[in-house]
Amino acid sequence: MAARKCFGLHCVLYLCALLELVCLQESRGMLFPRESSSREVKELNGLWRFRADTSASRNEGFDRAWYKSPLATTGPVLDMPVPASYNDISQDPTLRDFIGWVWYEREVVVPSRWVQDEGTRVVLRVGSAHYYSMVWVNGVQVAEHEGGHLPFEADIGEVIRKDPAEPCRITIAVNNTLTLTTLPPGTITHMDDRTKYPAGYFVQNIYFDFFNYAGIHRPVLLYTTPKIYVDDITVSTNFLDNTGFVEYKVSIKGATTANLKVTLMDKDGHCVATSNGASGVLKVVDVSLWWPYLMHDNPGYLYSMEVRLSAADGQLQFEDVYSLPVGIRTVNVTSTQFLINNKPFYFHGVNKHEDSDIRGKGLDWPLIVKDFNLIKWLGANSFRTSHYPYAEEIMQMCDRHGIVVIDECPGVGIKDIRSFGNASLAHHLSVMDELVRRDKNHPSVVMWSVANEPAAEMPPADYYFKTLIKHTKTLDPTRPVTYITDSNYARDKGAPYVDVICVNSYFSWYHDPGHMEVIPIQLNTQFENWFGKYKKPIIQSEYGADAVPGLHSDPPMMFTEEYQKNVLKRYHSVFDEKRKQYVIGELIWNFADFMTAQGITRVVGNKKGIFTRQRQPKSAAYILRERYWRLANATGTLPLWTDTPAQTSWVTREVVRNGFHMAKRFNTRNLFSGSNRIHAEVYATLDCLTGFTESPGLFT
Ligand code: GCB
Repeated sequence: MAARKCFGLHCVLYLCALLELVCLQESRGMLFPRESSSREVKELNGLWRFRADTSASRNEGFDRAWYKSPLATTGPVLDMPVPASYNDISQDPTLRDFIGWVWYEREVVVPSRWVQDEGTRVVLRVGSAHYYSMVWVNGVQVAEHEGGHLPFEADIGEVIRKDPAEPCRITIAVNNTLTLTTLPPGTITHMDDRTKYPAGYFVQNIYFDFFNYAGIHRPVLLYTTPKIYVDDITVSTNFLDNTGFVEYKVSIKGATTANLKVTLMDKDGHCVATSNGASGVLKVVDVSLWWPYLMHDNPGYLYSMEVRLSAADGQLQFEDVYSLPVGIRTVNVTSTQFLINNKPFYFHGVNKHEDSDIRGKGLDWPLIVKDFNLIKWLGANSFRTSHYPYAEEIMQMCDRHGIVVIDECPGVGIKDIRSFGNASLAHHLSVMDELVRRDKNHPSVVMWSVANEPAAEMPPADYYFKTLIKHTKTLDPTRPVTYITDSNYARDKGAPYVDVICVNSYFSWYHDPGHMEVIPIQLNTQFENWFGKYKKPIIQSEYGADAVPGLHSDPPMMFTEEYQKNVLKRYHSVFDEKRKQYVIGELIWNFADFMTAQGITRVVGNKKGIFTRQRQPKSAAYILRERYWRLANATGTLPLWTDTPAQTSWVTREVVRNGFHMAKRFNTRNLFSGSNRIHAEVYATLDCLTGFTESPGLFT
């Protein structure tokens, strides 16, 4: 099929030229739109008009310039919710599996003061659309963006001011065609055998295991800023003893100079530090650090950094105010540990997808909140954004709840050697630019993942990952970088460049199916091999088994809940050995069942979730819940005791033995009035990962 844009930017240029281009491009910020005294936000979510271009060329929309007049005047239209994938909204299988351009349109009433005031910028922002997008306002093209999962925006003030009486008509065309140079990559195969396929028949081949949902997946909105405005803010944080440091850099647009006042406020709104100027360091005495969930009594502590700009343009005065949540924390990696605030952090978490019934990958608040409740119920402290960046709204929840994130770009399914070429690499570098630009200030993000299971044994993988990882570290020197591998440890070409080895394996599933007894030996070998060669800490970044909910067998058989549970348990006993040495985390595949392409190994999607797609627990969820709460108590540095879900009633007692604080909260289930004998389990030391020691005795 012919996508009008051939994504031709990437066709012929050599890498060095492109690298230069990337660096020379005017850098722009991508601050999350927030209301303030100088900024307004207008959400454009709801029903849009919609049409898929089903013409044989898939190009009718451009040939007939559908963007020039209201969409309903050029053909039939459907109601389409935004944000949502369009695939599962209708009863039409051709729309579910559609490849090519789809067209969205709606009219917006723009407040007249926005239009009249030339000193106001009006910005149109699309949270994400999959995959290639073109945007028009009143028939004038204002934006073009390649890639899903990341935001893009356009200043539309000039267009809407041309004819203030005209309603503002926004048209967005989105094409989900994947090529060898897109991320993720894909190919189109045309079936020309007329004895088997109708004329014009083609299919899209993908090399990843989730449904290629498409459409406008995240909120579309208009927001305003003054003409002279805060364009970007970068913070990095540190602390020494009780003093925190927030190093900041503010970039402004619309003027070369402006006065800046930067104020850091604590949770109660009290000012704790101030500064002037476009860059500086804010010093916070008696700092409250940002801690992960289950590692501290008060996880996810956020300060608010208010940047107040004032500037003049001739007679006109401009003031802009932007408030950024800031968590003060550090991240470091040693050869055997992952340190947050200098304390060992053990990832006990999940891999997720943005995926649900009907909405596909569309942002949905009830789902987001439900998922966070489940994550906390589970006792998970982290997740990986497999296999693409998640909505900014989700990242903000992670900051607030202390859920640690490995932030992955859409580099999934890089399997074909042609996807290691210069055009692919150049695009991958600019996707990392966009991702780091968007997520750099989230304290929850502790590591970047540049890819999932690429063909890392192919010769070009060496240069590709060396360049990509170096580039990412240049963009953000404060966070480690990894990619997720399923390659052979001795032949993996990118592993030398990562900070943490993240390895996926499915022993007794894709290999030796049905033979769970091989797990301990194979997993042990896996860890020893990787650590032996690289001397870097290791995360088991995926493991698991499909379970069709309600399917049972004893002895366990594949696809039953018993089999899934048993696979998990066998992995866990090896993790418990190795986490005393260099294994720093375990992320189950997957949090919930999710939709995939149809195929003979998928029964209406991937069933490796410990929750169903409707977020109901399978038996494995309880195994994991029990384990994660135990791990939280064993590996979280503070508090010494945290509520396990089954125990609801507690009494606080300081127990000091040999000068050490040994426990502070006890389950009161078996307490009586008067004197009690309390049996205390004691957490071993703050900096080891050995878990519980045996109870040292009885206390009265
Ligand atoms: C993997 C992939 C993931 C798949 C999973 C599976 O290794 O990273 O995207 O869904 O295996 O279930 O096969």
